[in-house]
Amino acid sequence: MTSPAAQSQSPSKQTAEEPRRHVIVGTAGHIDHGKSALVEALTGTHPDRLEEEKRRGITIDLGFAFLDFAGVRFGFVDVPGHERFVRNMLAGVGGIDFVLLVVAADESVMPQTREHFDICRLLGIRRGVIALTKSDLADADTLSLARLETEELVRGSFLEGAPILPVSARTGAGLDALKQALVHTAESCPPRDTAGAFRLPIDRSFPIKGFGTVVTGTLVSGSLRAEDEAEILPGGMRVRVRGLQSGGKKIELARAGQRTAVNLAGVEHAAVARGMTLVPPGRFAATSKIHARIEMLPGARAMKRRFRAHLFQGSAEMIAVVRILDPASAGSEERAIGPGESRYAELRTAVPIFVLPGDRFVLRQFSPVVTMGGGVVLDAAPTRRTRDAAAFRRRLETLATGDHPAVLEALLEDSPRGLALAQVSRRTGWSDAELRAAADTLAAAGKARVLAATGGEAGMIAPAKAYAALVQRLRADVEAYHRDNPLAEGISKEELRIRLARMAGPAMFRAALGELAAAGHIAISGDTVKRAGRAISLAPEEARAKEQIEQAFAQAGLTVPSLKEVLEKLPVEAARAQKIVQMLLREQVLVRVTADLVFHRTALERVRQLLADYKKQRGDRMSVPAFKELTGITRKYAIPLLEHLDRERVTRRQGDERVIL
Ligand SMILES: Nc1nc2c(ncn2[C@@H]2O[C@H](COP(=O)(O)OP(=O)(O)O)[C@@H](O)[C@H]2O)c(=O)[nH]1
Ligand SMILES: [Mg+2]
Repeated sequence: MTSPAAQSQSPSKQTAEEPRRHVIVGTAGHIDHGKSALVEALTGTHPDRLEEEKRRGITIDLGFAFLDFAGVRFGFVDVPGHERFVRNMLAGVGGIDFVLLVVAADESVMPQTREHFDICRLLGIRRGVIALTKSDLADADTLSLARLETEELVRGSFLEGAPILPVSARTGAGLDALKQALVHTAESCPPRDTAGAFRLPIDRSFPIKGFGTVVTGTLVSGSLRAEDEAEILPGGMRVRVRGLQSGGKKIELARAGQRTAVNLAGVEHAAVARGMTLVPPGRFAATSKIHARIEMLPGARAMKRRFRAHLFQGSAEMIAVVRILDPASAGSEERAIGPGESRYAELRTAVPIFVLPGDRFVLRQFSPVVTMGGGVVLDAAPTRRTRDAAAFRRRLETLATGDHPAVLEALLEDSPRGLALAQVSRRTGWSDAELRAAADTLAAAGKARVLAATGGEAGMIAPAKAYAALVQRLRADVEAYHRDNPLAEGISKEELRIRLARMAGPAMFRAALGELAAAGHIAISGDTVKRAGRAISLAPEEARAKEQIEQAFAQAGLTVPSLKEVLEKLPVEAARAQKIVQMLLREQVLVRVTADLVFHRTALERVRQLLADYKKQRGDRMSVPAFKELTGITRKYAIPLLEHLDRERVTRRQGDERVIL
């Protein structure tokens, strides 16, 4: 495919061999400080690709360019510096490995230098290189002043101690040293997680004639192959990956950390927008409610308990209502969070967004539209709030700072009825291996029971105490049922499940049931649960009643008495008599044809025999009168009996006649 992506992502100096590593570098800095010119000087590609950008000479949207150098493929995301386009800057800087902070030597630190730098800090970017551009326009004094002010800006931050290199895009001075510093920084970046689920925040979507929809973005985790199935969140549209490109070249496999253009089948380009995310199908869900730790910039103004803000995460931007969960002091509505402060907060978004715990975001205020702070997602699917404020706070603290087992334990505390493992991975974004490790740690510590996936059942995890209580209650309930219903075989699974619904979700219930059966404590036949090895023992008068019922039906043959008649003559009361009839039906001594038409097994065997003989002598067709004559039963019984035989596939109705099968 040839695409705008291909045009803007190529051509760079191409090396014959595959790069050892891929990194994404984002530019940051004030407008006109030479970001785009520097990217062009490094890569040979001018990143401004829009007509309007070329005409006005400013960057409006994200631009992309590539450099292969010393075994590293650098993908540059060039961002606009103008304050009106900070939202586009935010969309681009989300997935980067490190920042190239650009400060013009002749102008030094300016407002968007600060704002972009703040945004990088809030997004948790850990590394970077600083370029003092336009060095050809600055004398030594001006240059050293710019250096001092830049050092001052980054003091105490992730950029403290980062190389500060004078360069000129015009003369090429300092570019070699800058490239060396870029390689050095690239080598120090930890590798991305390519094993987990893939995640591609979409920054562009456009159509290509003959190919359909193409979306681009930085693959932030996992890997993606041609023909993979995928889902677009929010919305849940299912799509298929038709083809992949990176840096203008067709690739079979995209790995985390690569700029990626994805040709999608199954979706119109207009249905996909910046801010959506491409993920594996059925694995994740979007949310509109997030629990987070937020942090305000030192220059921000104090905010109330509840305020509206623009939320930026990945390539997404939306309005969110922020509610501070632990205000500075109780009742302090006016100043719930002040400049430089950090609080727990609940964010409700105007439209659904896909985020996972650990994701960083930025908050900008409404007017003036400036960056006020940011934060990190702790829970993307918060369940009910506990009334116990201290416990709630502890839980948020654990989510913010705990290791995986601690986080899983906190999630379980909210879920005494058990949690499907799929649910945990949806909420945490952990890989299957990470999830299993955390679950095993809790199990080994006796804190949780992990119920492995079996057959059609998904695996699940339950708090150990709650699970033990459930198993105990389950056995007790089966016992109690036997005590109260001595003549019944056992309790129905469904009834048992409903009785225990407050203690267990369906999966946890089935797991406990399966485990008790495997341990030989209970026996399950069909829908019925009983104590293992239990046989029904009848009192003498019950045994006599059972005899009597059976005899009555055996003797009656096809001219069966009504059930009521039989039961009235028995030495036990009606309720017990009913149960004895149930037993005979279960044992298949009696066979129920309609609600109150019951035949003895031998009578029905005789009917089958008569029909077989008839077929041999007279052929396989028979009328209802002939059936009555053959069996000697009345019309009242003949029709239900024939219908029963139809169901049993002894006969088949054909018009007014029956075919004997
Ligand atoms: N003299 C000189 N001019 C530069 C240099 N880098 C960029 N410029 C000029 O500064 C202006 C703004 O550059 P641009 O890359 O668009 O800045 P951006 O807004 O940060 O992307 C353009 O006219 C460039 O030609 C440099 O190193 N030296
Ligand atoms: Mg620019």
